[in-house]
Amino acid sequence: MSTWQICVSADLCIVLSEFGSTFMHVILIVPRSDIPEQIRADEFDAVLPREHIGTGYLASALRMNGIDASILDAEAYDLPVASVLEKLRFVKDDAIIGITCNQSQYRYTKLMLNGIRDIGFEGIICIGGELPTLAPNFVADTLRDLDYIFCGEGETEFPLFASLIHKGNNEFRAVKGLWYKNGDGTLVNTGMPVAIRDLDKVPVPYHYVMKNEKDTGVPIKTVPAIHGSRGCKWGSCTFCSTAESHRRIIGGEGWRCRSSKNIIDEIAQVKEEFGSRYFVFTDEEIFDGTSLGYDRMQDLCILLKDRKIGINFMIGCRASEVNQELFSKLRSVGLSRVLIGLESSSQRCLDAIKKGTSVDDNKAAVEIVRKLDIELIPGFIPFYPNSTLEDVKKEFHFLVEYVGYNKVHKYTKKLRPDYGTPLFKMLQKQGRLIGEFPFYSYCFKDQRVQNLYEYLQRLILMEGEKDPGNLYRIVCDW
Ligand code: B12
Ligand code: SF4
Repeated sequence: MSTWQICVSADLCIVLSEFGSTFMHVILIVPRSDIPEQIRADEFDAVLPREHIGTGYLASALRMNGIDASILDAEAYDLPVASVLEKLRFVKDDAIIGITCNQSQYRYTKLMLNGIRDIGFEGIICIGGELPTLAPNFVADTLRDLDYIFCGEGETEFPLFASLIHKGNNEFRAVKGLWYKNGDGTLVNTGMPVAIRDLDKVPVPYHYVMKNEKDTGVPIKTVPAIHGSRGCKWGSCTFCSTAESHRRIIGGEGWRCRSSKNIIDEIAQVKEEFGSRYFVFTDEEIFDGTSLGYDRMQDLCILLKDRKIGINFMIGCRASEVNQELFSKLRSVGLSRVLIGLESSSQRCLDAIKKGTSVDDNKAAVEIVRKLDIELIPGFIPFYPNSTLEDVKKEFHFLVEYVGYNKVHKYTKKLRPDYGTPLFKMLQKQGRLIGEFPFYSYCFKDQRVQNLYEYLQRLILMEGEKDPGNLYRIVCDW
């Protein structure tokens, strides 16, 4: 296995390995997401991973199966479509292009697809990820020049597909999760793949941005993402696209986790190879509300201590899962930041979005992390479709005065109706959805909130307002 290479060269030209003529090549593309610069800059002031870990997982799985893979990440390297197309000019037609796509990457993906055939690439183009998993028909109808659409997890099915292509075998029935057009143009669907039960058996993801930084000799700035579980046991929040796509992957609610040992092995390996001292857990929800998730984190504390792995790390969880005893153990082994899905300071709102937590849970969680001196990143949405002006003022009051968090991007944070979610369906039913896929929106019920929101957006996005204190005063005085 040691001869397999996955590489991204210094200038990000794709370097296909020297085995080019013998083996199948897959070029994995991470499209850039479509988020206004101002919001992006502010939202990412917390140190967050730049690697697309799902693509890192696919690269490792392909590699384990003897398939050569390269990653072209337009998000991490901020590449416009033209640069990606320029790099793809050199890809041979016997390669497979595999694009990952969530809703925020849709417009970029569409633009890119419009150009790939124009630059002369005649090989196979596939797409997978959250959006195809949620809406394969929509993807098939609206994105041109795609040959295959993948739903669900790709680690088992994509390598199988690539090997069949390599062998010249076009019988894809055994490849699950696949949608494609057959000879007469009808759409064939091979059914969802079985969700991977034992996540410890999945090869650890390829940390390609860090590898690239190391290889090119630049100081490694990238923060490694550790994905310790998949899915969310609650899965009920009406706005959550991850919960919707995961429901399709696993066929209902469910949460699967890697063992603490498996996670710690990856952390130790990454730390040794790249010298990383700060890690971000990107699990949808790190706990599952039962002793399984709780004990796993206790074990993690023990292993971190026993193996003397000196790191700091960040996790994310629901407010109801923040527990003094466990969090103080986590703090003692390096937990320095926690993202808590507080969402709102109003019980009416929490109930409306089916969060399943209470305002008291939120307050208790804030108190615990404050006491333990852990930095809190609040998952918090001040603008809801049915918020009154009084509600919005209360939300900001709670966020700024109680939580002590005041960042510019929060002033344009409104509950986002992602395609396919219960929130999306509800607003659609009420005839309130406006805009185009994937950026649907709605007007607030309370015209005063609408006016305030539009004013703040103009100020931040067009006039470049950077002072959150000023924005807070505007909200209070509105
Ligand atoms: C880590 C993370 C990040 C990281 C890293 C980027 C990344 N996408 O990995 C950072 C911090 C950079 C980030 C940024 C953003 N993120 Co983010 N992020 C996540 C998070 C927490 C985990 C994603 C993950 O690692 N999943 C685990 C892996 C294993 O799954 P996966 O990527 O889906 O890949 C698997 C399958 O889908 C499939 N697959 C995927 N691609 C392909 C391709 C092919 C060809 C095949 C065959 C299969 C296949 O196989 C993979 C392995 O099983 C998710 C929430 C969540 N927990 O899912 C949000 C999430 C993906 N992010 C989201 C958003 C909105 C953003 C931002 C736009 C935020 C912002 N305001 O700027 C940016 C956009 C960046 C981008 N281009 O994705 C949303 C997407 C919403 C949507 N419906 O579009 C999510 C779902 C969170 C949410 N519910 O709001 N994010
Ligand atoms: S708890 Fe988090 S991951 Fe679970 S459904 Fe709600 S928002 Fe989604």
